Amino acid sequence: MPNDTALDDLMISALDEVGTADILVGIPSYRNAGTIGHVVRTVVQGLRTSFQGMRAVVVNADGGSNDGTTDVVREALDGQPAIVGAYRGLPGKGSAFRAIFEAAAELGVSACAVVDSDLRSITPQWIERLLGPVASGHTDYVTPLYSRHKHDGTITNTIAYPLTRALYGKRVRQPIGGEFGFTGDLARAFLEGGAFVPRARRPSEDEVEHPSASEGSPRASVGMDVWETDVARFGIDVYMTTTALARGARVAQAFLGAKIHDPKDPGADLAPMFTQVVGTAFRLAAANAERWRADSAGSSDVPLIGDVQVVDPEEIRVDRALLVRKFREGAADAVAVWEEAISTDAMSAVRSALEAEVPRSLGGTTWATIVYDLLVASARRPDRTGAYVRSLVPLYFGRVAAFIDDARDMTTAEAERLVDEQALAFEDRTPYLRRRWGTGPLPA
Ligand SMILES: Nc1nc2c(ncn2[C@@H]2O[C@H](COP(=O)(O)OP(=O)(O)O)[C@@H](O)[C@H]2O)c(=O)[nH]1
Ligand SMILES: [Mg+2]
Repeated sequence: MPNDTALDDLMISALDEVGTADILVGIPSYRNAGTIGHVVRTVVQGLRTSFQGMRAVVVNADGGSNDGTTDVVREALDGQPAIVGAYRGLPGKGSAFRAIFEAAAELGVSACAVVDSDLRSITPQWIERLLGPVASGHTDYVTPLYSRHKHDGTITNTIAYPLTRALYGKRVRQPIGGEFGFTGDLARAFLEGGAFVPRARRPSEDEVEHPSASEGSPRASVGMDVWETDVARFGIDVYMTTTALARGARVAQAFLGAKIHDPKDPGADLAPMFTQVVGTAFRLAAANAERWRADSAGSSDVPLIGDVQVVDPEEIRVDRALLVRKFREGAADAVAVWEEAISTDAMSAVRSALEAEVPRSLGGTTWATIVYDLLVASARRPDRTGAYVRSLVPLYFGRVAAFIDDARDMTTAEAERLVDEQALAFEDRTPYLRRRWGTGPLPA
């Protein structure tokens, strides 16, 4: 049974007690006792320094940690009004965010920010930059901009950034960064599954509870409960950013310095996160096809909050050999799906990469083509989206290995140019995507 609320009883009674507020900072957590104390203290300090006179609430939505995470939170709050509890629903970061959005709606706040609980490098200024421009009414949605090591953020660099930029036309460098600022209105839109409603057929206010599928596009995921999908897990970030962009929100990027958090090694840790992020991005691309198919090619910058200062990020260790091995091993299972979905030229590049010592032929343009081939296949067969996205995982490993080779002698700043070139390849291939997508309501 789907839950109609993500709030537990503790959170509901805390919300009754607090009543209303102006601004809110949400923190999702699951077993973060070692790091969340610093995050909460910094958030409270940021609220007290930059938002005096506003009624501010901290919301911690926890995944049922048994390591004392919520005790650490309560201690670190230092009297700050707060809602602390365990969310209901599918286990995952997105369900925690759903509880945070509900709290925002209940309290009637005008501006929210969210920050991860494993952050080491957070400062009070992060709160000011994420929340301030929204609280002052200057912008609707703030994404983070960090100095990250060239091998950190591989899902962002290989697919979330280039795909978001190519489809929605905005150079949002960290669309799934984890730290965001947004209006209370957007919090309500996220709750209602806003991005699953094609822009051309956005329902009126009184329809939003039960949006109906638009005519002629039986495959659009309109009306499905997003909280029963990967949006409840790590699909949440791309869901928020895509929703904001597809609704035409004013988006800005806040420079936050270095992001230091619990690192993940792509080959070892990132396959589930990849499938959740990309599966969600593909479903949203299909639901928003009316919008991105009509837009002209190219992209534009979004306003910057703060000055970008070059900081030396902490080194991220990646196991390149493991990536190459997983690319090859994964090919055995995935090749049948690849042959069904990937176009001939891109498929020969994949074969060369499998046969070579180094998967160099998995360059940016080939990668963009592969992603678009699988996006089209998954829009045609939404029931097979899971299989298509899983088949992309070994190719992502191969692509990251190729990137590591290309960037071997580069500084992080130099490697940034490679990321930009790859994003340009995604933009350059949008005519190809549109052609393959076809001209009907959705590809048949
Ligand atoms: N409540 C809850 N929070 C989660 C869950 N998984 C991750 N998070 C939180 O989401 C944030 C980001 O997760 P993390 O694993 O650091 O992802 P990454 O930084 O994107 O690699 C952290 O604050 C986690 O505590 C979950 O299952 N439940
Ligand atoms: Mg993290």
